[in-house]
Amino acid sequence: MKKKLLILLVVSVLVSMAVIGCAPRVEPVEEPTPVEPVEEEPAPEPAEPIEIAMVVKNLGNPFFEAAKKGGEEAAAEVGATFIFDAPATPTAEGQIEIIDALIARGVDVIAVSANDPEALVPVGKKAMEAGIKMVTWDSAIAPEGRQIFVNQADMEQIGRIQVQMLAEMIDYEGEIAILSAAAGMTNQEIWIEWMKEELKDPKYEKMELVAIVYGDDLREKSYTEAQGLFKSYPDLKGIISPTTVGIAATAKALEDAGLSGKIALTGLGLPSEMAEYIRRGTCQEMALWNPIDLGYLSTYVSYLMATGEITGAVGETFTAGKMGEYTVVDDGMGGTMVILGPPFRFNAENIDEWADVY
Ligand code: RAM
Repeated sequence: MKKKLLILLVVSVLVSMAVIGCAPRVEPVEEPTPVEPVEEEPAPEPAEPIEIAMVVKNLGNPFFEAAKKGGEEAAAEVGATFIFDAPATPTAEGQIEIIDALIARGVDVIAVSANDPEALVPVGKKAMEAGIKMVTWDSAIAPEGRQIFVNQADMEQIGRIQVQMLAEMIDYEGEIAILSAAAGMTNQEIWIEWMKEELKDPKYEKMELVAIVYGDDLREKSYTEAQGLFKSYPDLKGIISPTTVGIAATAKALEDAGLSGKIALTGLGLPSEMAEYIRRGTCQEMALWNPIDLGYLSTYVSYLMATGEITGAVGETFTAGKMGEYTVVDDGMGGTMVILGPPFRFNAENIDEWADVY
């Protein structure tokens, strides 16, 4: 019996071994080879947009509001960020404070219409040392404090044309006065020098410049200064106001005093602000350029300076978007500039076309 049991055991062991041996072989699962992480090119950081800061003489001046419009348009076209700022009143100190803050912020380029050419030089230098491009436009910072000037029109022509317009209105005879912006503002000071040059021509010998007063590009002050002129110079025949704020305030003062037509008025005015006075004959003729275009060109130049496409050197040429081709020229002050174009004369014949534009 013991023997039978043993045989049984051996057989069952052999059977089980055979069964195991015939069982389908299970392939060992291959360990997956670890996938080497693919070295991917890091996605390029989206380029920070160029930051352009436009700093103007003071807030609340419609001339600069128009320039801002052009600046915003150009910045949008090139994909830049546009900052617009100014002090409440037109002082160099106020502008220095703003420019200092822009340097700290690290903008790429600052475009300034200066309240004083010299006072802004140190802060302009500071900006350039920090790698910020310095552009000046409308009213220039002295050349040491900036890299390029966007000039609205030939300075000499702007000065001379205003004397020529007034002389025609008063038949080349009588006392005249100038009601300017703030003393020391680059653009008005240079234009006034050219007015004086023009007046040296013998054809103006019967015209006498009796006063230059300053309304600081503030409406109230300009109005009061105009009244002061009427009082101090009862024989006054004409006033030149080479500022959009000054000419509009003087026109109002003339009408309020019942002097429209008695004292002639010319200068540089915004068609939108002066249309009514031109239609009524208080101002027969005035000149200006397009401030929207000036803001556009200044912003475009600022962008090209910031990207390094231009450096501000004489002879460089570039395309400023919709405004076309420009060339950098000598500014005659020791720096370089780009000129927008000639000034335009506005009178009763053409004012309606422009009154709604700027
Ligand atoms: C005023 C400002 C500006 C000047 C114009 C003509 O708005 O003084 O700088 O260009 O007038």
